Amino acid sequence: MNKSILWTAMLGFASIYSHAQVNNKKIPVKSTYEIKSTDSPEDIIWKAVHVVPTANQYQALKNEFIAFIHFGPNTFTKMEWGNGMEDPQVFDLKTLDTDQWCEAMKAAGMKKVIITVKHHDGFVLWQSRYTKHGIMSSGFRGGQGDVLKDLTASCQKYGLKLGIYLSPADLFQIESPDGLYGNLSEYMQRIIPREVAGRPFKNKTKFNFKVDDYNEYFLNQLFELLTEYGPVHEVWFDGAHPKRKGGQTYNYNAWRELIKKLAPEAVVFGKEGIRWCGNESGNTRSTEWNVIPYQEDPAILQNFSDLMDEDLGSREKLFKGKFLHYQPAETNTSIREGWFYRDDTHQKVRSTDDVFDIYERSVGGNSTFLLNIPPNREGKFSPEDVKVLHEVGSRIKETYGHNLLRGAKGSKETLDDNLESFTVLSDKSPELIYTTPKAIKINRFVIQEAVSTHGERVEKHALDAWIDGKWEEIAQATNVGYKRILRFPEITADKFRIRVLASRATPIISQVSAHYAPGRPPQLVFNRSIDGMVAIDPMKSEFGWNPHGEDILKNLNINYQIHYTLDGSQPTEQSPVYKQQIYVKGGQIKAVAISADKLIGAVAEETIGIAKKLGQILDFTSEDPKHSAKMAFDADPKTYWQSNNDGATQHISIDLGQQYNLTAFSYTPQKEHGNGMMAKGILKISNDGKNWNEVERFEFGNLINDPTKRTHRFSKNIQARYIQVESTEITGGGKLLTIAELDFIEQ
Ligand code: FUL
Repeated sequence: MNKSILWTAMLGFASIYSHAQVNNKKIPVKSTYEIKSTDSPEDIIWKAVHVVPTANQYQALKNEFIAFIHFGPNTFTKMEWGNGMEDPQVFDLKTLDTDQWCEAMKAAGMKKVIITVKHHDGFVLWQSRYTKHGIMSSGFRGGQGDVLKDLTASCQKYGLKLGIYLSPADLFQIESPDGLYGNLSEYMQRIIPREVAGRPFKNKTKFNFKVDDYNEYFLNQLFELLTEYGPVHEVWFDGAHPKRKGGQTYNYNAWRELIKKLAPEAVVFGKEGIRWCGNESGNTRSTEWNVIPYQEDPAILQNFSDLMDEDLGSREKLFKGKFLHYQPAETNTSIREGWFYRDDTHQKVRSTDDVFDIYERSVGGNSTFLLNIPPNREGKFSPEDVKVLHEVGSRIKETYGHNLLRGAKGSKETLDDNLESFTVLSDKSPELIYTTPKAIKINRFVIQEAVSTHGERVEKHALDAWIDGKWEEIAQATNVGYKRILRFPEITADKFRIRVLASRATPIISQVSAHYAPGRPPQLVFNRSIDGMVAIDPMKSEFGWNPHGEDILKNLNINYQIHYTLDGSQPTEQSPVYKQQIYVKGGQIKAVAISADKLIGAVAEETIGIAKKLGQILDFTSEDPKHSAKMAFDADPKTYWQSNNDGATQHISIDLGQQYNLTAFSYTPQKEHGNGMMAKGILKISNDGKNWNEVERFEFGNLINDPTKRTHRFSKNIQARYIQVESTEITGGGKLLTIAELDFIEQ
């Protein structure tokens, strides 16, 4: 029999003691525990299960699905990273409709929106007193416009929380002759905020910090943002740095103090509050522990590094820590290719199926889903993005809005829609059984631990259904934490059992629910061989389709046919049926899976470059024996060319085999290691493969954090047979160049 305990919120967070009696010692729950050198492995695990989220972190977890907005000069220049020297007039905004953003985000079921009030280019979207490099120097509303003010008002109207992204890297302050970033100014006591004539603050709080010019500038701006907008619920500090200067460091202890005082409800991303999941493509770990070991006390740590390992919080990792700290992951990705809006023709938008899948894996994998929707140059979300947000919202509601276990016999506390009540499982047989009044058809199961009071405990669990008079295991996964969504092929039964197979302490479960998501035709991917043959396959691996132990194709339980087009039109049931690999000369290929009962899947599309079979490599700077130059043009993005340490300027020349009329080229970076990505370069052509003329310069931003395929569209068509790609800047100031694939596009 399970022992049920209703937790009363009145006890307060700090003073709560665990009720589980697996160990003699009673210790309080805290968000950080120090590990003593005398602690045994059991003591460490006992501490780990008493690490719980702070009240702010817990609120942030409960938001589940939140929005990111990337907006600024890049929206107009179509760059991923600006250079800081953009004329503010390039931010040529004529109209702005933040209500339209909020309406769509709300429809998606999002709870918070975080906006880039200053991206790496240093351009500010609010009326700051401390710089002229921003919206005040643009033509928007005669220089009086303020995007953050509009968004704050819309958030209040639509009931959304607000967050701000303020980039520590600031290229305007780095590149301007009198810029403050890395100017080697003296660290001295400074009053924050600095008063500016004619612009008094209503909030009279004053801080006194020993900081340099750039930290003072940053703190002054934080003061404006946290006192004149909001309330602010998240402050997002990006670790990415296109450039650094003068050994500039950040006095985060001062930033932290100011944030704590002025935005007491805020969580801080990139610091002790919330951690990056480690990629920008919507990938999720199959086991995402939020109790993380640290070598230094996160409460006073100034520099937090990105935690990229697959395993961050296993027992083995915890044993190596000096502190155990609660730090939930945020899964951040963009609905579009790239973080900023570029166009509605070439820039791909994620499908509803894709976004819904990431939602299930991230929210259902113990993290928060932060989805970026970049507004367009009319200051609105584009129609396709709005459509996807609405559809995702409906899908989430239809799937998860109703618990099919309602009315079932089983632990009441886990079925009461109340996260604060919970059930303590028995140590001897840690399981929960639910019997429904009649058989239900399900393919999703949601389990939540009582993390706010009892931390993360479950290490492995399984779900069984009672079928033909016996228990049959239908899904298995590792940890649970705030939320685990199990996905499995549909099953009809009236009795279900959760079995905890391994746990750090007595399992304590707060909510359980069962759901049904109608099967969908699969998403599709294209694979092209060197001779131009294209295979269209159900997508399996891009996002790690098997992250929760399920087989997505088995899971589909659906008959479908794939239809495709090669002329740019939308594929329909009337389009040719895909049966076997097809020859594609180049250009656009679109495909869709349609089920027997007419469910239409997500349209996959790709612009395919010219076939590579006729091509050959003419010359190159150098090559690593394992990564030869021909791997840059072998139609296999898993292999890559790697040069030696020859410096930023390197090249590869290719004979395409015949003359082509090219409109663009794509660069696919290698993903094996983070080095040698081509940040900037020159495209050259030749009549004889020997004498080269420059035709275009190109630039790809944000490659280290987001090593995905990039396309550079030419300003006018290029007729060429002999092409040379020359790098002029390699990410991180690197000296070796890597290229997984080059593609040359005709239309
Ligand atoms: C990255 C930045 O460099 C990108 O531009 C974007 O803001 C993303 C959210 O973080 O690291």
